[in-house]
Amino acid sequence: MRRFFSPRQLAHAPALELHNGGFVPYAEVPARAAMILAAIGGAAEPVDAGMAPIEAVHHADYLAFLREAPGLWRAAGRSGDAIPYAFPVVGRRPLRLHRIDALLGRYGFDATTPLTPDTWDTAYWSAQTALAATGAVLGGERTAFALCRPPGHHAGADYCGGYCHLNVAAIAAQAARDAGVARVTVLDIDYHHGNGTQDIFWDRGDVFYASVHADPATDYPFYWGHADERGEGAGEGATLNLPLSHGTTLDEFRRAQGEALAAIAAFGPGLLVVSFGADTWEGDPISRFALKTADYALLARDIAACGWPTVIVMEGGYAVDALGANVASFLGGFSPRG
Ligand code: Q9C
Ligand code: ZN
Repeated sequence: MRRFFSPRQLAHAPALELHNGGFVPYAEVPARAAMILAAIGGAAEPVDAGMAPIEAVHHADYLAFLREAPGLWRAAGRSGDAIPYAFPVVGRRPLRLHRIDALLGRYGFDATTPLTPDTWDTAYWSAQTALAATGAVLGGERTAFALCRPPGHHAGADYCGGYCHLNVAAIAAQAARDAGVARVTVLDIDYHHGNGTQDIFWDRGDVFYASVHADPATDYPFYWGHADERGEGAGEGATLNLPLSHGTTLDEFRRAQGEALAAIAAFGPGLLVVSFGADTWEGDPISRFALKTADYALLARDIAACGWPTVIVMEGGYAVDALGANVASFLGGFSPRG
């Protein structure tokens, strides 16, 4: 399987995130990518496909914000990483905002996603990695792996959150659409619901979004991912949410993923994007499912058996020491003979 990664994806390294009432070390560390890279034996560097495929998903003002926020933070006399503390939840409407704190709350939905001077370049190359893998599959490869880092599925068209800035799965799916694939599906099997991907394709009938995740009644991102969210307008019925309980093991996860695969088969995609998170692993420090390393190969085999051209993009997974083995297990399930 072709694999893609740029060393420039290692730069973004916030110090702390706000977690359950206190600042703790940031979980989405560069070592995650290094561990995966070591376990899969290297990857090819993406070519630079430029801004157009990113602009096809994200708003221009949001992209400008991501580039400019760290400079505005410094100009306001701040040190360290830029983190919001106020959010326009009530009466959100277009306003000409200037102060960095107002912008951070406008373009971010949580306080767990600090911005640094390296964030933009790192996220840009994470998106290029997703685009390179998509290009390989559009060029005839059966499957390709994008070692995306930072992850993407919590990022919407005009907001960041959940360690995500650019929605790499959505950028891959949209690139496939723009290359002429009529129907594309994103299957999201990260522990958390992919609220950003859902929002981006919410009212569209050409991209189906299916997610298996921890019940938002108990888990982040709380406000999205409930079973009654099914899309709207042309997208009605093109969103499928399958929330699961704490303690979920292979049998329950596999049954839910099978339900998602059946719905995807009915939709009939020309290309599948898998948002893969290894934070469903039993030892993940911020999650509460109980999948084992070997389980990922079985889940992958079920997906591979459907026969769709498949782009795998990396999302979460925070047990750094086990991450390489978990990803290698999943990728191995797509190519059982290596
Ligand atoms: N107590 C991804 O896996 N923290 N993002 C939630 C707060 C944010 C995870 C816990 C988790 C984001 C891509
Ligand atoms: Zn996650």
